[in-house]
Amino acid sequence: MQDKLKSILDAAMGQITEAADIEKLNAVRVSILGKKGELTAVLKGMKDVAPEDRPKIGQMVNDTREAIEKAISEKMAALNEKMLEAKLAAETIDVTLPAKKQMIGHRHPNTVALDEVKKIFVGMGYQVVDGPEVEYDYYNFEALNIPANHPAKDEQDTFYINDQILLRTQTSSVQVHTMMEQKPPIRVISPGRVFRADEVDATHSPSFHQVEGLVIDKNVTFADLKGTLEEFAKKMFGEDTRVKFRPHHFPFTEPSAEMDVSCFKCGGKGCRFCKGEGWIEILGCGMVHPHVLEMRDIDPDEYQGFAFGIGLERIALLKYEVDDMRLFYENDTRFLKQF
Ligand code: 2U9
Repeated sequence: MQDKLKSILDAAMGQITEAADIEKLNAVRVSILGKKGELTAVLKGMKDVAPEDRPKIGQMVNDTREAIEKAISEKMAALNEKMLEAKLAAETIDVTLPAKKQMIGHRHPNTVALDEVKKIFVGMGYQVVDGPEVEYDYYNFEALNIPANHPAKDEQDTFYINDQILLRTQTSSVQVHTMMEQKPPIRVISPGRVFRADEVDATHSPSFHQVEGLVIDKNVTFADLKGTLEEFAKKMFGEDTRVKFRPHHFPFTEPSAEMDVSCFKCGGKGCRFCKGEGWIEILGCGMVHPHVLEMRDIDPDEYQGFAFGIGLERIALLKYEVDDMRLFYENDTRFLKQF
């Protein structure tokens, strides 16, 4: 019996040492200490041992069992530790690796230019207003003295949703809404996106942005318009900037003009940038047409106004010396992040 226990113990120790993982170790436990295990079989055979030998043999069986259980639990602890070590090694984080670069966005050149325009006019006491991009024909044309069949409608041909609804061709409709909601004095700018059925080229897009302005008050004259827009030009393009007004025609203003600024590259001498002209066209403007005021029940003998329209992309192209407007819409960050 003693030999049998010794051989069970030796075999068990060998198998425990060899068990490479927890599963195998459990299999060893079952094969020795389980219900049908070798040592369990010995225990079951105790009834055949002579009663006087039972305490001694019993003691030996228990010692063997304890030795095997101890070896198994020690091996189990060692295997668990090994597993943890392997897991930690596999999940190691190298804190010295450089962090992932976060791309930080920034304002589009149009937005940069618009913020500057806004700052200048807000500084002069103007309120910034906005309105819908989808408009009634009435607010986009009729209320601005452009009746049906007026040739100006052709120039601003646009995208119609139906007979009466269109994508606005100018933000002037916003000022019309303002005139319906507020009583004079009115001093607003309305920046926003507009749409025209234009072919795409370096200076045209079917969708672009404008900033329009409207002032209505008592005793407003063309001198106020000139002073305001000259001040704007100096703030936007530099204090040395000079301005020049050329007569023009718009249906919604009378008289109307276009304003040029002295070239901020050559100071007016003429260069490649201003195509040898010394002047650069910047905006359109004029005194609000009396009929536009009358349609809003404003008496033109009591109140007058001036208005202006600036193409935002045009300003941004000039200011940042970009020669193709399409670059503004392509969303190539290599281009956009330069501004
Ligand atoms: C009301 C009355 C008058 C707005 C004006 C212009 C002149 C103008 C162009 C500039 C470049 C459009 O983006 S552009 O192509 N705009 O020249 N706009 S006066 O006049 C108004 C507006 C609203 C009630």
